[in-house]
Amino acid sequence: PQPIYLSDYRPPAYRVTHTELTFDLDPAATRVKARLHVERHPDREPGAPLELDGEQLALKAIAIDGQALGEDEYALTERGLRVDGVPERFLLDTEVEIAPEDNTALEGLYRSGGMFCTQCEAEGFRRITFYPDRPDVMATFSTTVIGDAAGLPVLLSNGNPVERGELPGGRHFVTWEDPHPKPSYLFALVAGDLKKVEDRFTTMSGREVTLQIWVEEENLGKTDHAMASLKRAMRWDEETYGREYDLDRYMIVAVNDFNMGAMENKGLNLFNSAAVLTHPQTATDAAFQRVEGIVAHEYFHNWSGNRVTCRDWFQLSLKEGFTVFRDQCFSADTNSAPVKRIEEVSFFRTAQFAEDAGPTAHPVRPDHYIEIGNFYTLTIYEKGAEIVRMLCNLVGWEAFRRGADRYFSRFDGQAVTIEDFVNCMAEASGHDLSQFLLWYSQAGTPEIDAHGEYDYANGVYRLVLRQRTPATPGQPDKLPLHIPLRLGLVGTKTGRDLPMTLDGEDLGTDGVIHLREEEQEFVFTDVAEAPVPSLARNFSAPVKLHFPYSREDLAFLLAHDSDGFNRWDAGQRLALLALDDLIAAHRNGVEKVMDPRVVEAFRHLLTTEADDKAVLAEMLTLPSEAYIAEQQPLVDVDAIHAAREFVKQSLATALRDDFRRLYEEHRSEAPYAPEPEQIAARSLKNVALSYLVSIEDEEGIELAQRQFEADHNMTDVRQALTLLVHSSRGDLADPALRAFGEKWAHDPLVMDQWFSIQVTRPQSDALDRVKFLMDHPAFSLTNPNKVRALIGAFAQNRVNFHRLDGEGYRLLADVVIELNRLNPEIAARLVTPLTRWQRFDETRQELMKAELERIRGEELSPNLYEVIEKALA
Ligand code: DPP
Ligand code: ZN
Repeated sequence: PQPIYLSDYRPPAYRVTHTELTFDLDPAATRVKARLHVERHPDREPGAPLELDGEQLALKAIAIDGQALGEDEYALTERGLRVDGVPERFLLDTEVEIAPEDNTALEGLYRSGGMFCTQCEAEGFRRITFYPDRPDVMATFSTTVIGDAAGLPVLLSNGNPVERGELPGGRHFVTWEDPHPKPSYLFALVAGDLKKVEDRFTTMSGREVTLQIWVEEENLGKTDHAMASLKRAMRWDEETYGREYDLDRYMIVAVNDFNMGAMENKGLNLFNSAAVLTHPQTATDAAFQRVEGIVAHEYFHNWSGNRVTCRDWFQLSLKEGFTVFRDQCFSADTNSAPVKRIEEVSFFRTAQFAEDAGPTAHPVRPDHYIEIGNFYTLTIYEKGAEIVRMLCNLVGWEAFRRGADRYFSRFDGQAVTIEDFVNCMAEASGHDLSQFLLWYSQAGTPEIDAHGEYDYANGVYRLVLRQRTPATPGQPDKLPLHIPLRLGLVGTKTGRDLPMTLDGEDLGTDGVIHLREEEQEFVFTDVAEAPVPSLARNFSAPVKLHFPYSREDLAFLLAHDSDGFNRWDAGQRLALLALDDLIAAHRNGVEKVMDPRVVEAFRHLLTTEADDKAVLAEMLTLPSEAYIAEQQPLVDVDAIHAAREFVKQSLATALRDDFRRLYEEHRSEAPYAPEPEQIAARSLKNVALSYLVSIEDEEGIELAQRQFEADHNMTDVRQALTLLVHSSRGDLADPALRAFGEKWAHDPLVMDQWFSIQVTRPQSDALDRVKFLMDHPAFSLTNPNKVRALIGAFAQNRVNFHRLDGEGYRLLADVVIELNRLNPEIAARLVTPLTRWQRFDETRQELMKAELERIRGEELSPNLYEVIEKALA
């Protein structure tokens, strides 16, 4: 497979202004007729051949302006169809046959259970019909869907239904019209025996919109939260960005077999059922919040993605980074904002930092790719969102909003680039953003080494910052970035933020400094007392910041920082320092001793009235093993696990009564609601429970058992079951596990959780459980959710996946090899943990590389080929 380069971009030779499709649905042989209204692109020379993308299509007929083409008048290539000597403007008719039931890749038209559905982003439409399948070709669509009236009573596509009727042979049809020009990746079709839940929304200009969520009958009781979230998101986008919805109906369909989380097809979103269905008995608080975020994300795409789309797939972050930023702000507005930020950042620093430091590191705007499906990454999405967030902070919200207005109105109905977006922000704010643009082209996580000094005699604080971005594949040398850092100087006497004056300018008590050079000194004057700096508040830039904080400094910030995020971060840094010592002790075989300063800091947290309980729950949570691993030069999975368990048990032993009290204080019999206050209470209670169970005395175990049996809601049940199953008293958990598995055998989303809980246990039988569960009737390799819940979750089980006998790696590679044939996109994602081999000791490196080599020996899909070649480069 050959890479595609951004620098080779050219506008399409021909564009399509209107597309008429007719689907005659059949699982084995669906017929797709397409009539394309084609015209030469004004910027391209006349006489170019017409080249259409098409894969796995059996061509049955082709005509131009009603004249059938003979076999010598067109050419079928590996990638599609080519016709020479076409007119300037013409009608192209084709008919193809496809087999949805054989489509296990879940791209294009496929079957999920008894229904037909589509996934076209990024390049799935070419598996439906011959087409210029690229985002800069935008057409209005008219789609007729024909299906069996009994088996497929519901026939949906984008836009509005304009005609329906009966056909001979028990068949029926519906015709849909989408008046908004759109690229093919936003096309969608759904047919099945579905039921709907309906609601209404009145837009700010008074238009009535019908909202529908379509599900299989048994899921009718699980749509309330998604519907409420949708309405909140619609209102939020009106109030925050002045954007309203533009069709008469907005449909969401829940699909069980889905590669991604969800898809923003115009007027007809398709959702992985895990990203839309919730019920207090089946979904955790985290799942409720995820659903809210994804529903909002897909809705926000209607403007940032659909009305204004990407010129080419190198610009993917144009729509994804901006839309993630939008959904993050929405979630922050509807929940505890600092907790949202803490969750985002701890995930980001664990997973995106790892990606940016590994062999598949790429810029937020890549300059080449082999398979675009491999670029739906944390870098494009989450780092892209961090860049937009920096932009917003740089220019200020008002200018950012003006820039967004400019962007939406200037480019409405167009396919544009990242520069177009950034230029709108520059114009609206008057800022020079040219250095800032480097964030889009340089891969790797910038690191800042900072140190500071307080001059008592003159009341001056000098802060020196030095930045460097490590080399990444294909990018050995990096330029200095423009990094905005929000900071405060916290006075050590008063515990308050001190007023800051920088170069005579008043920065207030919480301000932004701009690092643009490789090294820069910032001199703050009139600093009344010795400060501890609180740097990169609220994670103001996606960087690794090193400052030589003492443990006393960190304990001080943990108690006094006015920035909730940095208070939490100080606690994490403090715990990490203690963990470092313990990891070293474990490796050297010396006795582990708990740092009393950490115990005291936790005691302080537990005994002081918290202003935000949700933040407190985060503060009481130790950094994950994956995050600790990210901080180590070389990952020692066993030492990390042992050190973290030791800290947890030491805290539990020392502070048992406090945890016990916390647990009791936050128990509640109130009916479940996914509301911030309740969620915060449950988090606190469940964090406390995890400490109490960690020492495995009768009391803790019994509390967990009672919580499981009380069966109040899934958040509590899942936590209790997980703690029991993950304890070394796992035998106690077996009856609970069995009862749970039987009770929920009919519910695939709950069974996913049942799988994950078992295969993430630290005990050494985890791998055998995976093998055993792969034969469970509820498991299926063709369902991405199941693969993620069982195999993906096991690969996160650090001590067992990284077993020294290599069995964990072998199991993953076996599954990847099978999925390479069934579902290349999922295969290429699942293999990720093996690609991080450089981070481990030599023995494990060899074992991991051997499995990558074994995979390389297969006949690989382009997806897996690209990832494996990078991993072994
Ligand atoms: N465009 C889709 C999304 O991010 C891809 N899954 O919402
Ligand atoms: Zn998206």
